[in-house]
Amino acid sequence: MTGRRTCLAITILLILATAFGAQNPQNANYDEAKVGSYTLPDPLVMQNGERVREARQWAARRAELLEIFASQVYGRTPPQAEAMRGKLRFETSSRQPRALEGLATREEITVHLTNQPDGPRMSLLLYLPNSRKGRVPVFLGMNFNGNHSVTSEPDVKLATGWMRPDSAGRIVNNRATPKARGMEATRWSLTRIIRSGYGVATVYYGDLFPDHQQGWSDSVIPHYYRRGQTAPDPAEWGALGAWAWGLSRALDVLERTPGVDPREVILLGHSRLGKAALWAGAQDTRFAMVISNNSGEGGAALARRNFGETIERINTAFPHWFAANFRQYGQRVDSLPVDQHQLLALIAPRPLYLASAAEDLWADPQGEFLAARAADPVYRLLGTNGLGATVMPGIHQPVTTTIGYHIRAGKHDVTDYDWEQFINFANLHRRRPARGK
Ligand code: GTR
Repeated sequence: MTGRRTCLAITILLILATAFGAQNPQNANYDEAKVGSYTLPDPLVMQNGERVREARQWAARRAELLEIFASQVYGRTPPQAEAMRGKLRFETSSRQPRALEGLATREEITVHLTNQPDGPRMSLLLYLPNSRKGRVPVFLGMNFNGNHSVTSEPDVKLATGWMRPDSAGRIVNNRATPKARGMEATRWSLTRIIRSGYGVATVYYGDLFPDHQQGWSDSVIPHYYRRGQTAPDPAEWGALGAWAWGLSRALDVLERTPGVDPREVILLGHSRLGKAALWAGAQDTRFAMVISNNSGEGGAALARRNFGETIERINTAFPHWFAANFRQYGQRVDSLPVDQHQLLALIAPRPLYLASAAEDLWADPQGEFLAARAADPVYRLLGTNGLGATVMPGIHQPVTTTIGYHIRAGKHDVTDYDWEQFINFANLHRRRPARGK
């Protein structure tokens, strides 16, 4: 009887969750027939109407697009923060030469995020393959639950900052407990990466901006206010801008770390961190390649395509992510002067890989593929082979041209299948093939 009642209660909860749950608010559209028509802004037409016909004209158009994404979408990084490029102090806080059963050398590096001795810090966790000779390419991405969550190795420091709660009791009062070790490990195929001859580096995103609406005061943002400033201007950065800035600061550190090839740092991110990776890769051309996994709205998916998450919903649920200016487009997406294919184009001609998941309709896989298609003309203008598919490929049929793409079966996640494709794509597109073991 009790069992049946529990069962009924769960069923009702599931129905309610489906109807009103996080992934289906405000009647999100999941019907292709109801997407409607839209016109994308042309990445190869300047604001003044002039067409970009030659590769040498791209720099001017690129600057225009960057400025629009900065002022209208993600927010500008203040010049005081930009000026920290290559200047932040860092020190190695732990070193384990026999990590991952002897496959890798692991370091934890403390990076000071301001000039102040008692200012905020981020911890960069780095694994380099012990089989390496010389400098190796490195995958860099942020994690959701602290560096201790990407591995179950017990000697990685437990992150102490604010964490989003989890349903399994591994995070208590917004703080990680030892049970949180390895909770995100399936999303980081460390052994596969290392065995393929790559290093891997990660940072906890909450070190830059704790991911909640009141996270501002504990983020890096107030540390870079102008004198007398008390809040970001409407065209200034929010959490995504801070995460992207943190990725560039991690690259500064990797540039000065022996064993890392700084010309071969491959940026990646999942979901909101995929949005941050795309924005970081668009701004900072030192990143050799960019990989977006299930980044969806505000990431790789076209905003004008009415499918899954919308600008309005993302700004309501996460008002701290984007520039305040972005909110004005919730009700009038067509007046947004850019769309996400132009963000992808800002990464050109560097290799770019997008990964979608078939059950992740909230992120609009089709909208991600179409954004890649619409970025293709820029990639071709710049002399690459662009995206080698005109229609959405089938499940598990990766496209590996300069813009790469796959859709895999399953849910919103990063899986070993995804990593297999990322490594394959990196092998195909890096300057020198990695020496795996
Ligand atoms: C969702 C959000 C998405 C995506 C995702 C995630 O709630 O609506 O845009 O960022 O979170 O980061 O897992």
